[in-house]
Amino acid sequence: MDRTFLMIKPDGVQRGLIGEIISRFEKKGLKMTAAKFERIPESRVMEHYTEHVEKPFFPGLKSYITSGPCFLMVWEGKDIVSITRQMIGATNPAEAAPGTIRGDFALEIGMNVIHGSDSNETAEREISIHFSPEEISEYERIDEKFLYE
Ligand code: DAT
Ligand code: MG
Repeated sequence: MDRTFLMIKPDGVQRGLIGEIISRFEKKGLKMTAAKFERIPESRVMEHYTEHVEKPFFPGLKSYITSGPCFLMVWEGKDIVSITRQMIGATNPAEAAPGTIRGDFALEIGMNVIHGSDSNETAEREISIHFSPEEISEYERIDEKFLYE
């Protein structure tokens, strides 16, 4: 089964959106296999955003992500990376479609509520940065036989 790393950023936590966001993924039929509530240390933020460290917006991004606790998760499901990226919406909330998380709950690119991995390779890399294998719980959800053909 495919996996992804999803993270509700400090603005989403502060604005009380954790439950609403998790609820959307749960109702879709996706399965949460790990979660933790944590203020991410700077070293792991650098590793996570390694492709962006040289970009002009990185200092602002780093101080935003470390400004408060995040809610970090691993989720599982068929084609989950593409499904969750579509549910999250465009990077800039001003361009994110209504019905997407960023389209419904955010206004500006620097505070876009949630992170989601953008490929299966990125997902595995990001999961290994933030979770140890023992923190991930494999299990079957009782509704799976009505979700997968
Ligand atoms: P995404 O989070 O949609 O995968 P990304 O990987 O290109 O987008 O960028 C990571 C985060 O960095 C993004 O969620 C918000 C921030 N960011 C990206 N481009 C930015 C910009 N031009 N100005 C400010 N922040 C930006
Ligand atoms: Mg990205």
